[in-house]
Amino acid sequence: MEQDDTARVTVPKALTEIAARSPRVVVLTGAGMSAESGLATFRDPHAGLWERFSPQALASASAWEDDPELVWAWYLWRFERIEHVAPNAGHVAIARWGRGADVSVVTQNVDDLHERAGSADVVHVHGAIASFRCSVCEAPYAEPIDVPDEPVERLPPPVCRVCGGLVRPGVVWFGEVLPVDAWTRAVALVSEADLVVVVGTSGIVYPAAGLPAIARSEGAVVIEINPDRTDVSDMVHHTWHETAARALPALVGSFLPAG
Ligand code: BV8
Repeated sequence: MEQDDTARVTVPKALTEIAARSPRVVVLTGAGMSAESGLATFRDPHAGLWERFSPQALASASAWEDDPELVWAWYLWRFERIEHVAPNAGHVAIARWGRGADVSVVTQNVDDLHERAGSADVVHVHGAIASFRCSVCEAPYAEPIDVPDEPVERLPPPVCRVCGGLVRPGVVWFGEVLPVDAWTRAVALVSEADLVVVVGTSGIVYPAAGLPAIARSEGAVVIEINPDRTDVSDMVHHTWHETAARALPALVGSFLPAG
């Protein structure tokens, strides 16, 4: 778990006031939310075997069609990484906030770090890596997944017990539509929220990148927490250039009594 260094973080007063008076909160997260847990973002150069592939290229239905063994091995590497990291202080702070207010998480991340931190209401608009299913008949695949000791560049995916099709990770690939139930709920949540906190997303991938604008058009206050400017920075009410694991514990700690 991250070393607690919120002591040095000064929370903008306006953010504490807004957060303290907002009964219905949505936290919209991207890859930056899990960066301080040790998971690479989509902007970070991918180390090792896959550094010559852009994540976006590998995370696509066409890549799966062309080379399922390459795509499967990449997702197995990411699945194994996720299993060996822990939620950071930012994930924990959101879960704590959820015990004092109506807080829902809408995430683009395919990891389960929000749930492992204790967040009860998490909507995965881009799926969840561990929900393996058949790429042909969609049957869930619940068998244990063999993860090689060392990452390998190519690995044959398991075979579906129902139809013999190849098993794929439960994520939404570029060029694929988002799960209707998750998307519908995400739009409803940001449309009814008093406050939407956008954490660790570059705001480039659609339709998820359109959620902050929907929230604002429906009357929510929208704040952004990100060390860098993003494609949504121009349309939010406040941007706080800070990291997720430093900003969120300090923000929640500034209005929720310890405990
Ligand atoms: C679709 C799952 C119907 C898989 C993912 C409209 C305009 C233009 C293009 C389109 C459009 N509509 C559709 C498209 C096409 C495409 C798209 O958006 N392309 C983009 C690239 C231009 N969208 C789709 O294909 C979507 N499907 O629309 O279906 C359709 C189909 C075809 C054509 C028309 C319509 C499906 C998109 C979902 C793809 N699957 N993930 C997997 O994970 O492997 S997307 C994946 O990439 C992530 O889920 C995430 O959404 C995205 C990465 O973005 P971020 O999470 O924002 O992360 P990123 O690395 O970019 O940035 C990190 C940020 O964190 C940075 O800002 C950094 O500063 C910050 N940061 C770093 N450290 C920290 C931090 N912040 C805080 N703390 C820190 N410590």
